[in-house]
Amino acid sequence: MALRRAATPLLRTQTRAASSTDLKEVVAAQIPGKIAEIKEFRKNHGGDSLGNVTVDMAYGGMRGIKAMVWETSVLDADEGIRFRGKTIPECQDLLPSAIEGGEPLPEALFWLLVTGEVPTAEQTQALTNEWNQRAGLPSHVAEMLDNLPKDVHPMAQFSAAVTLMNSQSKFAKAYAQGVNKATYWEYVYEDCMDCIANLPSIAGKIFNNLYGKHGHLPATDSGLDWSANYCNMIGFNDPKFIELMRLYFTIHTDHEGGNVSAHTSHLVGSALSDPYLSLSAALNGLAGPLHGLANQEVLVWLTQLIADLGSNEVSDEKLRDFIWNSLQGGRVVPGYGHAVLRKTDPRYTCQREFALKHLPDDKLFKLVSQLYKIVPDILLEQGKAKNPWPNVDAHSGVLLQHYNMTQMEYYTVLFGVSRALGCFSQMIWSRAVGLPLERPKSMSTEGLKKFLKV
Ligand code: AMX
Repeated sequence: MALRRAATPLLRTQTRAASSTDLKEVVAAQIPGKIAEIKEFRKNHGGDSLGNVTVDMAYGGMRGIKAMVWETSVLDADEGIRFRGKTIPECQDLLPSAIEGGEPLPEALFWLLVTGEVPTAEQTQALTNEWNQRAGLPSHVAEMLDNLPKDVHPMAQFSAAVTLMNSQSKFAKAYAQGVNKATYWEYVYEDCMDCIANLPSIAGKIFNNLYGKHGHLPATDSGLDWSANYCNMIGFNDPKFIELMRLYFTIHTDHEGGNVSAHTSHLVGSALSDPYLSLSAALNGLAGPLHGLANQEVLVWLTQLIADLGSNEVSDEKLRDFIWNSLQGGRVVPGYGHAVLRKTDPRYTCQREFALKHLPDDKLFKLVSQLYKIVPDILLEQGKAKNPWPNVDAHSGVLLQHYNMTQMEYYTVLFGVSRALGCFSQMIWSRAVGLPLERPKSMSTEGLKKFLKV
């Protein structure tokens, strides 16, 4: 029966595309079905309510308002992230890796995010090859980075470089030429792929310019995967560090659509700003201390803690005092709490497992583990944070420190390299199904009172 149905032209294309190693061909085959699904769903349920918006939600940062569509991942408050329905441990099991039993390749996760399908090893390799072929940093971007003063924060450098890449935008050119709306996604796809291909070079150049032993940037090596290329560019060739980067670039990709960076890319992209401009806006949001910059903040905080207490081996009592002092000084404990999660972040857990496997005796890791036992009780006792458990950022820095990437102000760049994959996988779909300009209604306090007849 299924075979008989596969004889229609659309299904024939879909069947051929499913085994294709060309990501664009696979997405192209999926798009008509998705457009039809959304059309049908809206026709039958367009008037159904998704829930009430309260005054507290409007003042409280729009928490929990179901008001945007994001296909690539969903965040459950207790369980954590699922990428196209798959948890992090499932992705670690199912996605192709560079070494036997190793960490998943971010290429494979990108394929999963875009298509909803677990790629084969051949499809993953094809994506690696394609990104390597597309790599080639425009000279004006390299020169701009070379000429920036050393005190410009790495995230500002990163965002500026991605903005400048917009000179290469195939979408912007196609739009200016007046191409048909139905084809927007194809140009956006091209830009996303070109941009991803260049992220190791941009991040590598920023690192080498600021801290590198060699000023130059090694060229993309066609024999290396995306993460290994990045590591090679910055001269970090320990195979365990390369595995760590594969894991890092996989788990930071996507966290559904409402977080600051993903939502920003979605909002800016909805104005049909090209993918470079949309991503650089997202990076500026990621650079905030309550969001991605928290991975830098955690290390700054730990460094201060060690300096103040004189050692990284301290009693629980002294740690408690330090944490209470932090809180009483009106500061947050970086790396703890979350706007959605209500349990330990599985991105924290998988990094902890990496540490238990590869660096169980690392002193900073032991301190981070000790804090895991102490901080949640203190936050609960303080009674403010809705989630006392650690998030992804509480753990990433300690792993980087172990492998001698000690430059904490650079850490959010790594988060941004990974987050691009999540933002872009949704952006391709947003243009493919023609999501419109985002324009929620805002109200003044006076308007709210009048509306509620207060
Ligand atoms: N330490 C101290 N206080 C905290 C806290 C923490 N880790 N987390 C939350 N709180 C406080 C809030 O500041 C807020 O205080 P207020 O009433 O005086 O304004 C109160 O608890 C209620 O906040 P919430 O509803 O639990 O959290 P939120 O949704 O407003 O904010 C987050 C979420 C992540 C910004 C917050 O938990 C926080 O500031 N954490 C520390 C910074 C951090 O780790 N950020 C990274 C998050 C993950 C990511 O995006 N990369």
